[in-house]
Amino acid sequence: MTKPLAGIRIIDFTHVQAGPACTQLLAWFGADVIKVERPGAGDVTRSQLRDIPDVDALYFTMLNSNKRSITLDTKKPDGKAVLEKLIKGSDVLVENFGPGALDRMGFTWERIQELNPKMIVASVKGFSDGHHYEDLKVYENVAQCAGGAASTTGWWKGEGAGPMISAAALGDTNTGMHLAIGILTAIIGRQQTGKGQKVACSMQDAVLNLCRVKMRDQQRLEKVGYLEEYPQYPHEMEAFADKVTPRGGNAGGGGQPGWILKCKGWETDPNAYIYFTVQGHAWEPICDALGKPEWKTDPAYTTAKARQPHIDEIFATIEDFIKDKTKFEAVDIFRKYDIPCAPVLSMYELLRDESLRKSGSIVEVDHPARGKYWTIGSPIKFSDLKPEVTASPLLGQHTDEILAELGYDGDKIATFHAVGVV
Ligand code: CAO
Repeated sequence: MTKPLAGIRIIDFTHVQAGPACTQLLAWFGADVIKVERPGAGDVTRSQLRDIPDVDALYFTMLNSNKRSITLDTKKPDGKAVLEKLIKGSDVLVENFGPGALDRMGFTWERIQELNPKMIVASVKGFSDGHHYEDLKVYENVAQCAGGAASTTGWWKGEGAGPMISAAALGDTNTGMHLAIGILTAIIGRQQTGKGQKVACSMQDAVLNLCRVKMRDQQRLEKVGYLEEYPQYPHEMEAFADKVTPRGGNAGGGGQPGWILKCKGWETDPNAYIYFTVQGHAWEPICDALGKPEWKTDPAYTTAKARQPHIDEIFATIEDFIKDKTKFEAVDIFRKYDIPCAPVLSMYELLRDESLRKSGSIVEVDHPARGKYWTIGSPIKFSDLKPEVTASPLLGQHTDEILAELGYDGDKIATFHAVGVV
């Protein structure tokens, strides 16, 4: 089966997570992704948080599958010449260096266009071009703070109150996914114009794009003075006094209140919980499931607004109902009533989840140095493409092969090795 992106050659000048996640996705779908790394060192994640001495860390292997690796010192003249050849024969260059690094290397947008007018240059930066913070270097949590996620996540009172970082890579992988959409759009655009273009995605913008409902809430709050679906309403109206969207703990982001509820064993198991959503039109089934038929007709409970002052009591009733049931038993009961809910799943459980393994969302890969390991496969499923995840490349594994493809002979390749260009 020909993969849809076969024939697209990508220079993968990325490191850490945001850029590699983007190019890995494109490699799964068939692009020839050539990872360009500094000789001797490579992507810093190769050696970060290692679980096996001297073997590429999972941090690297889980973000760089299906790629080829060439080592190249792009600050040396010969290295620059090799990169120029690569640029002439490629479709896309993806990079996520600190601001200005590519220009300092001599590969400005103008220079790249001279070399290959069809080239698409895709970048991740912390902030967008022209932003008053454009010079800042940025990692995941910095982006979560700058993009609105941290100020709207977490607890608004009590111990642990304050801005909170999500474990999900909203700044890194999320930005990489946005960039992948930008690259594919530019490829389609090039089919119409014959020209490449610059594609940029800032981590702040990518986080903000996921905080759309919080920006919605900010504007509602400024207009109405309170947010009726937040846990603070109506008991703690002072939380809305400064007209700044407050943190909502585990509340749902839409018009359906929800919360994380304790199940059997929560005292000792940190993940013995379910998320339960009080979906408006599932109210009657919820009453049936809980054995509370009287709530179906009591005007204090029949609408979402009427229920909000009783929401703590409703959640307490559900918790009482599930206190002798495991999270899986609780979900098995509620699913019969079509109630949106799920168990809180730990990484231990997800790694062993048979459904995820069957669908290819969790896959086992054989690596030449580390042996077998598990990684997360494509979250996007197709009817005519089954992305196959292969091992990440060893540092410089394909250097000679790629140099030969570019037309260098054995002697020249040996010289490059001898003088440390590769
Ligand atoms: N040969 C020679 N030099 C190379 C090279 C190669 N193959 N590959 C990279 N380099 C050089 C670059 O030219 C640059 O040198 P100068 O700064 O002297 O011009 C340097 O290596 C890389 O610099 P950097 O700023 O990218 O690296 P850093 O470790 O200081 O910062 C990071 C890391 C992530 C903070 C920064 O790259 C950044 O802000 N990136 C943009 C945002 C981003 O993607 N962040 C998310 C990372 S995932 O958490």
